[in-house]
Amino acid sequence: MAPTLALVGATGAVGTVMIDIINGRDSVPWGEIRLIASARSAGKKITVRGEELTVVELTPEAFDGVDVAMFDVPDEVSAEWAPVAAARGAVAVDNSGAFRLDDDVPLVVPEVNADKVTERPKGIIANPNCTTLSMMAALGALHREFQLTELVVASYQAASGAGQGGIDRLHAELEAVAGKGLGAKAGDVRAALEAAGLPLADTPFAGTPLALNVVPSAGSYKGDGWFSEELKVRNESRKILGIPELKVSATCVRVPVVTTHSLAVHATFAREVTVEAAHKVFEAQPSIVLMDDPEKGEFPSPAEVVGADPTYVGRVRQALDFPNTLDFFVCGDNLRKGAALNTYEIAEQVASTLG
Ligand code: 11C
Repeated sequence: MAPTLALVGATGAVGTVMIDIINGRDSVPWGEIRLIASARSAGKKITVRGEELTVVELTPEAFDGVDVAMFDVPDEVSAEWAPVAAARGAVAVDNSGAFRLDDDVPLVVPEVNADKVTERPKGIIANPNCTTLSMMAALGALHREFQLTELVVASYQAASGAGQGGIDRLHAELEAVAGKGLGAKAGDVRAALEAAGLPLADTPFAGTPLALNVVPSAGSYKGDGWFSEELKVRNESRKILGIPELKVSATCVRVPVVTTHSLAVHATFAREVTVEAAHKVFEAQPSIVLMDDPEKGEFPSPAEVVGADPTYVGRVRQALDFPNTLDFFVCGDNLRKGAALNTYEIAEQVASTLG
């Protein structure tokens, strides 16, 4: 019998993209698809692959008969409910941070470590943070060929990483500052936002304007100068790539982009690497689009690639002063490959292993 798929958090920003992805597939391996959400959203009707489905409330019984349950809910909800789904016989594929570093939970990017989906003693598989994910297809492919040893990255993260509230805030700020000639005097953007009824105390971006600005603070502050997104990049990259000793340093920055995270990557390898060899590796990876002709203005940028599934790679160059080191720029839609798509790809991978 075809397996049953559940989607927990079906009405959220990423859940909506997941449904979009399921609707866009030529074929799916699922028999039943069940939509699950909080009591507030239960009863809502959503059309999935031509069939109108009613969202059911998150209860233990909602997982009865489910083979694979994708979760896109806050960490604390996943921490409570993914084990409930697993106890009822489902494989939980979780897009929260609740289980990513648990030794008994694989952290999977199918292009890099698809084989790990069967190693799931807790019945839970984790999906990485969107910032880490946005560069993993590229790094995984390079690592297989040249053996990654050191990674220094700077991120340029979109507002939608902070959810629908982040998108709404950025749009409201842009509207409030547009056409006013602001940005040449310290504090003028902040004053314009306050005057427009957008107090900085309410922003999800660390009390700092995002319009006409960049904000070097992503996630929550974790001490010793580090923010959570920077530590996730380090810890998750090590786990996904299977290099526990990988040297990683990240600086994560929020930029006034709606959706699609970008990263400037400085990657050092044990083996000799050239731009030509790296191009070949990227061209051979179906989930990567290489856009790398800077002389002709060909490079990826978030506004040009948003809504697409692949990781876009460009500006590949040999670091002038660092041997065996490449610098390059990647863009990936943080709601698609960075969240919904990778989670769904894991779910399909699990379906292919079910007897
Ligand atoms: C951001 N990367 O851009 C975050 C959002 O650990 O899944 C995703 C947080 C996570 O703010």
